[in-house]
Amino acid sequence: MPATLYSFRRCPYAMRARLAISYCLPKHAVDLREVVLRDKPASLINISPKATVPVLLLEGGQVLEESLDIMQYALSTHPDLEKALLPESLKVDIFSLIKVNDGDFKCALDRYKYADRYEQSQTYYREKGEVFLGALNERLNSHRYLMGDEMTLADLAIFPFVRQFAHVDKLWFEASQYTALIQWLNHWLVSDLFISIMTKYPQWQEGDEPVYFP
Ligand SMILES: N[C@@H](CCC(=O)N[C@@H](CS)C(=O)NCC(=O)O)C(=O)O
Repeated sequence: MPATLYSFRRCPYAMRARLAISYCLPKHAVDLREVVLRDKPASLINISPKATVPVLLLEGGQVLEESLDIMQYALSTHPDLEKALLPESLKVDIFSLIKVNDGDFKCALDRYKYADRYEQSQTYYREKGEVFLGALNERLNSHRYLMGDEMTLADLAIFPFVRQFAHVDKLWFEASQYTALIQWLNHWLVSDLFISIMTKYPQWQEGDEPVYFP
């Protein structure tokens, strides 16, 4: 029996988990269950009461309920890729950049996206988010990827969130000063890897046939 991945196509945390799984695990390594957030399956809530996606249930019964844990698990199954994507010398930097993404940037992103639910203007929240965009752009001005000339876990973990930010106002993003960032994001959006993890699946129901992924 393969591992089970509870996922939601448009969630950036689930995207980063699917990216790592697709990159590192063999074909059909997981059974993907597409979740609708307002109608979460009981089997998900049973294994993970906080019931966020993604959640990976391993064959031995271990439950990984944080996207970064799932990414690291996927890497751990493939030592060569782990060495390349998460080199010891960059580990601290990689995780501290992801921490800013998941913290201040995600917070600004949610407010920028749904500004009408918050106190300040949309421009105010966009400017908050631009602090991170500017920092990423600066890195990408001198290197192809966030940590240097090779892709790392940081690229895979962060680009789904930049994509979401860009989608709030595509015209603004495309006309912005962050040219290196725009190029980097486009590189990911047209990649076979990204396209392969964005396949649409119907909502999973108890008793459905397995949906093998990748
Ligand atoms: N820290 C978690 C965050 C996951 C998360 O917040 N996912 C959102 C969807 S994008 C979710 O499941 N929210 C629960 C809900 O909306 O009920 C992770 O990295 O996996």
